[in-house]
Amino acid sequence: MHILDELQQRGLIQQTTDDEGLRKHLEENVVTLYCGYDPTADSLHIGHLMPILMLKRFQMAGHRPIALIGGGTGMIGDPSGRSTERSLNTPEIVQGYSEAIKKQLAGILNFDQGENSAIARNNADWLSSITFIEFLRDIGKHFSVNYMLAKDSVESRLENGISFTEFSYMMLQSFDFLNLYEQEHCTLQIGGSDQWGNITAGMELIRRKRFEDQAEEAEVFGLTVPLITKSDGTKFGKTAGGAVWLDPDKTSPYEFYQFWINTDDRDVIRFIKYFTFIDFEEVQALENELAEAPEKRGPHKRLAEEMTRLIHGDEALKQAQKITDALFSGELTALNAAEIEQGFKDVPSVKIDNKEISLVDLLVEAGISPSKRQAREDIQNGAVYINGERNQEVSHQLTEQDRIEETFTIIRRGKKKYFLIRF
Ligand code: 629
Repeated sequence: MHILDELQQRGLIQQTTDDEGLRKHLEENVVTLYCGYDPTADSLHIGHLMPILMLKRFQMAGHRPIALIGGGTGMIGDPSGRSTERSLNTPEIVQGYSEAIKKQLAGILNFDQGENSAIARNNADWLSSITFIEFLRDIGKHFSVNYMLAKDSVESRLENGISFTEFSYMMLQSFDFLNLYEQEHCTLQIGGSDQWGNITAGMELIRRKRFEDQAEEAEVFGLTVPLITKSDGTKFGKTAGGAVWLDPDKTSPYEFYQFWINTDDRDVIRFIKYFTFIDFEEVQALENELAEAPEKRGPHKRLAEEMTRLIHGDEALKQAQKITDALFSGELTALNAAEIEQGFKDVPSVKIDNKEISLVDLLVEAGISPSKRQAREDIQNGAVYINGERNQEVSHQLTEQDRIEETFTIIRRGKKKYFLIRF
């Protein structure tokens, strides 16, 4: 099956600059393609995932992906899709972010696959050395301000203002496409639909430069992936705790797993098509499963499993599943301290200095029960659980046995209220 048909079938194509031309180009060549990532944080997040996986899909189809780190453009700031000016980061910060992002990309793409190994480039390599005079003469001369003003990213900002810095961004990204075209024979740039203006500007620059050099007509293409929408109208990729990061220190594998497993029934099949490599027949089987037994949440589990394995690996997936099961069944003794830390990140946590504390005092001191009298009542009524096990002993003294790896005790009051006690 043609890669474009496969992508189409999965709903992954928003727009291309020339469907027929690109189809033929992909049939006849090992195509070098690229997608850029600006280092605006110390980690990528799941909003970046679709175009990264898109590079991987092209690679699996025999083409050659370039992951471009925006070490230069990250110093400037893309106005695309944003309503306000960005604040500038220091060069040191941008560099630190670049390195972190490069590592993440390297974990997902295959950099050791012969002819179509993925490559990583950094646009600081050419953007930081070109002089202003050179840039204005060689690149700026090919851009009409009128054309630039008409681009969405600029046009939408005219009312509230845009700095010359951000206004110029599209020229830098265009210069990248030109450089990658000349150095790597890169002929396709992909990105989210917010990148359409920058991608087409780059194609235009390449055509003009080639025309100027009187070389034969350059064949370059652009392709965008759709913006991900959710059926409930909220923004994809955000949780109450903020963005869903790929860095396990920022979003633990358990939280990552939970994010996917909580996908709305109405979205789950679409997300499986977008984000996984599960083939179409199997996707159809999952679709039937959802229709027949939605309460089993088979497709949700499958999506969470595939994504967690892809980003965090098998071990982390197993751990996330273990934590999920333990929290569901209430059997917490199976968990070690690290797992507790992940699973109970969002529950109230209280630090207690005194290790020799009675259960009643603990309940009061941790603010779980409002008074000693209430604490005793709660215990007697069977509403209090230590590490998942009910404890109805009013005179219970906490001992080492009540602490997991000497550090945590989990108290549950009632059906679902959890508290993490740290010693
Ligand atoms: C230099 C920089 C280039 C080509 C691209 C770029 C980055 C681009 C951008 N992209 C977004 C980012 O970096 O800002 N100007 O966060 C982001 N991208 C992935 C997708 C995107 C886009 O990394 O294209 O649409 C998100 O899905 O917003 O030569």
